[in-house]
Amino acid sequence: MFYTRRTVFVFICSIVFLQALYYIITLQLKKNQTISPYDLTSDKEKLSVSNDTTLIQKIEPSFISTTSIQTLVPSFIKATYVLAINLTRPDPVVFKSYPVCNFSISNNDTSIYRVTVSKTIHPFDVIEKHHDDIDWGGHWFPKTCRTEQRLALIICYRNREFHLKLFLDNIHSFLKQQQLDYTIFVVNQHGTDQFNRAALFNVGFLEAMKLYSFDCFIFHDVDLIPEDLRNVYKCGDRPRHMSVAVDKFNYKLLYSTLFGGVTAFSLSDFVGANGYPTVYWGWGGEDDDMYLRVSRKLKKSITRYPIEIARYKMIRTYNHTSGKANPHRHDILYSKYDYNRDGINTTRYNLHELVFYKTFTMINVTLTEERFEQISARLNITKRKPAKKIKTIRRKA
Ligand code: NGS
Repeated sequence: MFYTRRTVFVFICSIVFLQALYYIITLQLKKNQTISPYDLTSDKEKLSVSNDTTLIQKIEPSFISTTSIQTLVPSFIKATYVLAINLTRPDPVVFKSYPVCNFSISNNDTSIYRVTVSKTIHPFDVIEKHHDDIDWGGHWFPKTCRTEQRLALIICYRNREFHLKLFLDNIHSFLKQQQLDYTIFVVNQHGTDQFNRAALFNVGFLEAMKLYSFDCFIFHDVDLIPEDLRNVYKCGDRPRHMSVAVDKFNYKLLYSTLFGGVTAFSLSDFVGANGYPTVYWGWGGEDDDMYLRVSRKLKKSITRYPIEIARYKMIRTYNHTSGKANPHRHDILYSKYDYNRDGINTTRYNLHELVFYKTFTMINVTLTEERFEQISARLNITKRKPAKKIKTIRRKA
């Protein structure tokens, strides 16, 4: 009897031990998964494969949870998620016969296009109820017409849950009204290294391309909410600066080459510019660098919708302060470094989680800050003589 009990006890202990070991090993493997640099040629090949519409299929979520689990950082309380899914695509056979979606701007009474921005912060479960017609991962497409583009809306993020909730609640209604096939990606920078807005955009691009054959990318600050439906979230043959008129700046463009806030790129333009730079740690400069990439590398000029259309409300409350200004931003920006040496081809990150929440896909990553000495050696940058007067704008919270 005693021996039988002891055997059962030893048996249970070994199972618990083995399970714990398995859990620790899988967690470690996941943490150490380093993404290799992006190879433009091979990815172009991959793109043509993923464009094959015969691959389209729908896979049901394997696991649904209504509570947060410890390994998810940040944990979005009351947000439901699945850990594995293929983004549902419109059925190519059925949709071929549908008319092209055409969100037309015909009415002379422009006031009908003005959006009423909701300013109430709801818990995630309520936001999900507001948008119960979207697919996992924050994906939606019109069901009665055929879209010509597949939009990945990519948000850089760290610790701004109030802003995210307001943004999501508003943007889903906005994009649905424009009849777009879209998916929302939130790229969270885990850890305490300086925030790198531009590198997070590249991460969003790289991870999005693994999931769906996107051909239009909109890179978005989480605190900007569009106010006019005529500001259509589509990509054209030139990169577009979308956030021209922001309420905080009295709906005026701050300076003519401003390219921050919200930008739109076709797949070929984004790849042609080698994406965003990865060398701007902290506040400032990365958007100006992207502007220079468009003109110098892509040899294009940017485009903008008219100022009365490209209007945004900036969410300013909830104690957010922008990160520390990058003291090296001017040195990098004006160095005329070779854009082939930095961009999507040098974007490195540790991917912790890819989580398909109901209203967005979260890509949780750690970026490792590169010291300015390393950056300047890698990009062959020599320090500039201090300029007499540099006009920059420093945004307050
Ligand atoms: C410029 C910054 C940009 C920034 C813009 C507007 O001075 O990165 O101000 O900032 N360029 C440099 O610092 C080189 S805002 O007021 O919107 O935060 O986007």
